[in-house]
Amino acid sequence: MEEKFAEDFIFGGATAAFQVEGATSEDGRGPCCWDEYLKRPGSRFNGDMASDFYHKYKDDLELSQKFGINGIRISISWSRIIPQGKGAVNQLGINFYDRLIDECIQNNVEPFVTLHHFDTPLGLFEDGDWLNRETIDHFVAYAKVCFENFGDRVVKWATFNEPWSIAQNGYIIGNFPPNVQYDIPKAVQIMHNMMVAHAKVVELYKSMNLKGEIGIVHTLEGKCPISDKPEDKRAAYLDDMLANRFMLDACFKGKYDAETLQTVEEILTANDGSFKVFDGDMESLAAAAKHIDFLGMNYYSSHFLQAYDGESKIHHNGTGEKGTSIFALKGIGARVSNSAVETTDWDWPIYPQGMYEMLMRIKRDYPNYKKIYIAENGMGYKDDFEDGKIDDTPRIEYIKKHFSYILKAIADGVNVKGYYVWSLMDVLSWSNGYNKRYGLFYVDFNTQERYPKKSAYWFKKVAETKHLVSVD
Ligand code: GCO
Repeated sequence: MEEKFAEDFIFGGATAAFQVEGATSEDGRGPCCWDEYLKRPGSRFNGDMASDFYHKYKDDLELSQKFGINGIRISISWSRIIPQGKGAVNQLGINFYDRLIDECIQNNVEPFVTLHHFDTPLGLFEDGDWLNRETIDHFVAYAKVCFENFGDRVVKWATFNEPWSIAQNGYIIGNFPPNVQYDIPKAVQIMHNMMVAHAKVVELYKSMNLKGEIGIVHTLEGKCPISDKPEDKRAAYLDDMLANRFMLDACFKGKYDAETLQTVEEILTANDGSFKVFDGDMESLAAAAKHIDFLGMNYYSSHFLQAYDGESKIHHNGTGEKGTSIFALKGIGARVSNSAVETTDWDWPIYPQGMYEMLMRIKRDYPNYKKIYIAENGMGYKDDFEDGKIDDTPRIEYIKKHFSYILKAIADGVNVKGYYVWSLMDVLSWSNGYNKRYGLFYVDFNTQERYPKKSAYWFKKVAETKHLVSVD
């Protein structure tokens, strides 16, 4: 195993506009789908204030620099730049990201900018979101405004963040807008449309001859059979197809492999549906696969699959009550617990070797991937705050285990160039609210004060020494 990280390895922290910025009605920002969704009756929280990054970004960047962090993932809120999603551009929105990007650079915290992190402008969302093919053209127009305004300074761009989460959570689990359950055909259609949008934006970027690189951020989940039984292996294979392989094929092969296409069609037939490829789509995917510069990989967990032949049934554990999750899908399988594997309070299996396996698989199956950034990894935890101190040793252990598998993958030839911990500071968790904390910096959501957790001090030592130092 490699003993240490390379000198130029990025030790970053990740954020997303809606989860940190707050200021949802300031400076001409238009509404996004999440504003509306979190104001529905019965919602336990909203994003009006979030971590107040809109006003506190200078403090956060100063703190980042003090803690050895040399990269930050931010996302641009589309509805700050183009309040209605299409049409007029809002100069005040551009000014905000100008200030933010300049401040990152002044602090030597390199910005890695995502164009779409779940927050589609409300008007476009109501017109069908990514199921409406016109959204693709509006996205390309918005991306152009961003490249023209920030492309001279930003050298890392991602088109989308986690299209699988948008598809799965919005159309299968139903805990993201538009709150639809078990509609696997729509989930597949939306993924395909987003892949086309991604491809068009990659091509646009390349045509503008800017100095940076462009990629996409996928959440990749290991899918392991719970036993050696062929039917459990099949369930893992099917879940992997939808969650991982379908979109990796689109981005890095520029097409869906015959096996991928056939299997996805079988899943869709079992769910009484199909998906549609439009004229020119495959050409767009093929062109962008030649030009994509990196894969941003989010990895949190892996799932254990068992054969299941009933109707779809899901319960999402959004409050951190261990052992309450149910996830079983018609035509695919059921995610079950593995007694040998520890889980977080939100029932996410802690399985760091799954990250290594995924990295090795990218190298094997998508050899043109060029480079990988771990764009998110981290642990949701109910931190205890005592006298300004937060001992989050379980989070440190989680990150440390994942770091050691990254070093192993690097030693085995995978080109991993950076790691962005999710999250830099505590943020709004989309479907879990404010008590699922991920940050290196604790946020008191009443005062918006920041407090470095024990993990921040540990992360600083790793970033400075490039070694996986012990916890204390
Ligand atoms: C949550 C999630 C998110 C994601 C991130 C995905 O609890 O809401 O963990 O915070 O990790 O937004 O990119």
